Amino acid sequence: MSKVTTRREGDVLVVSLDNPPVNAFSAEVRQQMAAAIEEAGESDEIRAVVIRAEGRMFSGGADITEFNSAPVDPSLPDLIDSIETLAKPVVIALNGTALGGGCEIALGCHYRIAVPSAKIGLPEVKIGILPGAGGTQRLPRVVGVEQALPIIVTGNPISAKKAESIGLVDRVVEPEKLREEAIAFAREVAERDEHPVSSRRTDKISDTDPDVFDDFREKHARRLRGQEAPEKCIQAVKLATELPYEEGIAKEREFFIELVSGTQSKALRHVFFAERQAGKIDGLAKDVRPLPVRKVGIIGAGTMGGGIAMNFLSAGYDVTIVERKQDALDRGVGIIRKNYDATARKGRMTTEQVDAAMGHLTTSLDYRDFADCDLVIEAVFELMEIKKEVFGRLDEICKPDAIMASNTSYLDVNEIAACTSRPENVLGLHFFSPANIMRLLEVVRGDKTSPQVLVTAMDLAKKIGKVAVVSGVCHGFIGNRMLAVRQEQANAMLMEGALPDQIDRVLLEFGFPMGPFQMADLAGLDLGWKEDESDSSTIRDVLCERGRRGQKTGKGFYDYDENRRRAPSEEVNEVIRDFASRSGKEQRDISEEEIRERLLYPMVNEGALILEEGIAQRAGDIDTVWVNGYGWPPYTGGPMFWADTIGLDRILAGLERYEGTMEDREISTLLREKAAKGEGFND
Ligand code: T1G
Repeated sequence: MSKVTTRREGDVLVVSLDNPPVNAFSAEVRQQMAAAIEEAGESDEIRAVVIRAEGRMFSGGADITEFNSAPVDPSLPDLIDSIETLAKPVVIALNGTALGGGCEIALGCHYRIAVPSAKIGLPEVKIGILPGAGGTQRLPRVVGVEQALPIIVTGNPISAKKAESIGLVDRVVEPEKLREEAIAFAREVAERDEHPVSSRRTDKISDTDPDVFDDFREKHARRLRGQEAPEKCIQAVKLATELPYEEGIAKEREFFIELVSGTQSKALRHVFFAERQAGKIDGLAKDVRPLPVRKVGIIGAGTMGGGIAMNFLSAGYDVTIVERKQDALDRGVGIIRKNYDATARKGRMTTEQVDAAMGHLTTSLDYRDFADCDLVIEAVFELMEIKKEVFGRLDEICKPDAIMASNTSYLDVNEIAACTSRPENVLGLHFFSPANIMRLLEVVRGDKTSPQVLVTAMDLAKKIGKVAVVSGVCHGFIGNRMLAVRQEQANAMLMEGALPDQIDRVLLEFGFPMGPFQMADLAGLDLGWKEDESDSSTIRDVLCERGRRGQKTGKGFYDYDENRRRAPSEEVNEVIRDFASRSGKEQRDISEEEIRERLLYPMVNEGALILEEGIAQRAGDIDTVWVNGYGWPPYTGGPMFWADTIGLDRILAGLERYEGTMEDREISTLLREKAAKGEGFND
């Protein structure tokens, strides 16, 4: 079946792209489209061309899966040049999203029209490269540097309306009229003598403010920290204002080849495909269909309950929140409203959308209001006996095919399910705080969870915009189990002489947004701490007893000024030294390399144990959990991909070197075997 077809509409040639699922510009598509452009060029009857696409979007860009294979002609830059240099006007009709190479094709066309829902962008930087088919040279020439820089360097798409306002799109037309309007527009412009050629334009770049590039670097420094591609993007756009097009495009190509063969791009492409793979459940019959879910119940209007509810409200589900006391309910609903208002103030939602979401919310003090819910999620206190009591009541109230889910972050979902008469309808849905923001959702599959309940949960996750990863039942599932191992090492190194900010700095330099002790101060050192039971038996005890309970008390492992800026605390270092000497621990200088290896290598080892036990389906799932839930820097690919890049033999050697510090944790057999064979987890 051809992926590109042509049809003559009088003197207009309509070229249609149809390459599901995302109309990627694979080699076959490029060859067929080049032939279509040639056909238009050779025909005297044809006076103009329309390029359009079938399906829900125009194109997701170049075919990323081809990056690792030998290039096939024509390249995308060559195809775009053939469109741009055609002696007849080419109008592109964007039926939906046009990203990467799809946007660059549009920039090579002489005229662009789009439907209102179209999103247009150059997200290449998100996979560690830069637009490699003229985007860095043509976009600034069409919209100016001020508009082009954020599109290219952040990789975030813009709306059709915005694109029209900055001159990237000539017209916005209703979807049902797109094809005919494009043909009419093509006929109209065919009358013109001249047509705008993006690569020839200089009107938008001739008086570029030379400081715009440094200003942009400064403004975005924090977010772009550690990444190679954004800087190359800025340099390429700058060259567009300094060099003739031919020289600029040659530099773009040079940067592209350098980045695409680099580790960061390989890591980010791994993350891209691993996130999509995570949504697939191995070994499940293809015909298992999700159950219908219209109404969702949430137990608990606290931070987690409220955040979880917002996901479903924003996606248009009816939500019933149940609390024990009216004031807790009012407080919870108040926070939901406040969060929505804040989102609207940032322009990420309209007030109409906020009102619509809040309109789906019902509150109650009575569990019986869950009787007609398709799904009930409990977000109550993290204690097994409370969980069991809640699920016992749900079992009595919920309708036969209702799904009962626990938002537990650690506890045994099988034990929770066992206290119902229908464990096949029970699973864990582990959201991450703030639940309305964090993309990750660990879907915890109990031993008796039915395939249909699992498929329903994965389908729902996609509908509420989450990246779902299936985890088996173990303490802390995938993410928290590995986090516990890292924290163990962090605490151990404190006793051996490393200081909190020294340990945190190692992870910050590695690319994490914060280190373990900053995280502890943010969450609160008194989380799960009971003052009346405190006996100074841990460093945390002593700090809490001294009122150092974290950022909220202005001091924890760090001291905080009024702007919440942190500073190391000599009092804390003294507590640690005192603790170490009282427990007979010899203190010594610990190198940054040892700190990094002892924080990260045991995590990789725990990941390997998680794979061995079948808790995670694949290494990419573990990477997806850590990148989307725990701030692991995506440009290193996640813990398992990162381990592959530095070599499992080196990880193993490090683990053996530090074996004495890993308490009773065993080194994974899978890791040993793969290291011996020179293999990786993601091979
Ligand atoms: N190449 C190959 N496969 C792709 C793809 C692409 N560009 N985009 C998506 N897929 C696959 C994806 O893996 C999944 O496969 C299926 O399509 C559906 O995707 C020269 C070099 C377009 C917004 O970075 O952001 O152009 O799991 O589940 O949620 O400058 O996909 O079903 O087997 O994500 O509706 C730049 C990447 C390329 C955009 C659709 N483009 N794609 O989201 O579906 S580089 C991008 C996306 C480039 C030029 C350079 C999203 C989407 P499977 P999906 P979705």
